[in-house]
Amino acid sequence: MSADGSSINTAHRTQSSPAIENAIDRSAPTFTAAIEKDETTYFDTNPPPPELEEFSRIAEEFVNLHCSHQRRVVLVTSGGTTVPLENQTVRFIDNFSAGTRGATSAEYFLEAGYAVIFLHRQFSLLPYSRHYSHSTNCFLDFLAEAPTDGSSRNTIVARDEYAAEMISVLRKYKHAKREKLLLLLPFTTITSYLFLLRELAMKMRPLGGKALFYLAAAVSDFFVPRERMAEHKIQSGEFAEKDGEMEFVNPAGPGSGKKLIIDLDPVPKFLKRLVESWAPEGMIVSFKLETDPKLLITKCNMALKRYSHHLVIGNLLQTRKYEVVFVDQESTTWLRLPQNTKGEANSGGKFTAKRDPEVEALIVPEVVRRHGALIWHVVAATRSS
Ligand code: PAZ
Repeated sequence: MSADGSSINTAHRTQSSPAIENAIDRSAPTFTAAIEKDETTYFDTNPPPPELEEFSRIAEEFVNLHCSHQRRVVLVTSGGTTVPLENQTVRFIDNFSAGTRGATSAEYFLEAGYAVIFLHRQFSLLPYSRHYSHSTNCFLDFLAEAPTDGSSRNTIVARDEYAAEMISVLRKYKHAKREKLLLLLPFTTITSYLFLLRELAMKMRPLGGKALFYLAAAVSDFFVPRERMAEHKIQSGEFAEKDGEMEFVNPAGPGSGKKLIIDLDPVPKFLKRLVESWAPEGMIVSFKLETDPKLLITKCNMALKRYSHHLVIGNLLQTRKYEVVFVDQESTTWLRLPQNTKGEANSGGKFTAKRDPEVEALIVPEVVRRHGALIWHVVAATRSS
């Protein structure tokens, strides 16, 4: 796993726009917020990711650097968490998120002058390289062989129609790298994500109110706790030892009555711990995804009430690429791409040099404005006390 993120990932495509009739019913039971005891139990009984210490050290250096420049730092979480079914994992439960929201938002935060810690699902979309990976077209489609100059040297160039756009992306990417403004930290499982979220939040404490948490990852609600997890690959039948050898004795098959029943526990709702204990001074923005439009605002308000954080950004699976709703203690405000860009918000597989309009271009400046107002408020309150 690389924390440097300099390479371009070429992961397989992810289905990110399922038909609404096939979408998962998320009307799951309502969970209560985690308390300190749940935190101790969870982190004591589930194994930390091997990279925890290394990432913690890298994050500390990153925060110190940007603290010394009095820069605001945002932790953007992005992509889906997996729920492994076996300790030596062959199979896992996953979700649809490709990391588009997170990767796109990270670019707009960098543009707004933030340093970005990008905690993302491994092989999901990354800022800047996202323009050329996971797209309908292979990155090779953006390239062409340059006319030969008579020598035997081969040269590859960006195709004319993409060159201007690519140079602009390349310059921004190089700038972010050169100035150490972007830290890429990958996770895969729900447990790794939670360990890293807690660790990074604590490392960001020296930033005080300049820390922003933008939690766009699609985090699993259920998981298999370590003590109930199978060690080896789950088999489709049973084996018994006979004369020192393993024998297949009880195959599963249609009509055999055998089923694989997966018993999942709820993942503790650690947002409350983030707000109260891990990052008490930072601004915390969570996302809420629903499929039923009638539930969205109610669920956003429920989250706000339960966790007492600053802002919930609600979105619907099918429309998330062109509209979101900001819900806070005072108001409910929709942000939408203009109507005439609605149908084109996602190019739907067409190969085009023109960039699709991005709703993150509306979301991020508004979050930045609110973060600025909060910082100002805290400074004013401190002065007058
Ligand atoms: O990764 P993506 O762009 O396809 O999707 C983004 C999203 C819908 C996962 C994000 O906007 C979101 O709502 N995250 C929180 C999901 C939740 O309710 O847990």
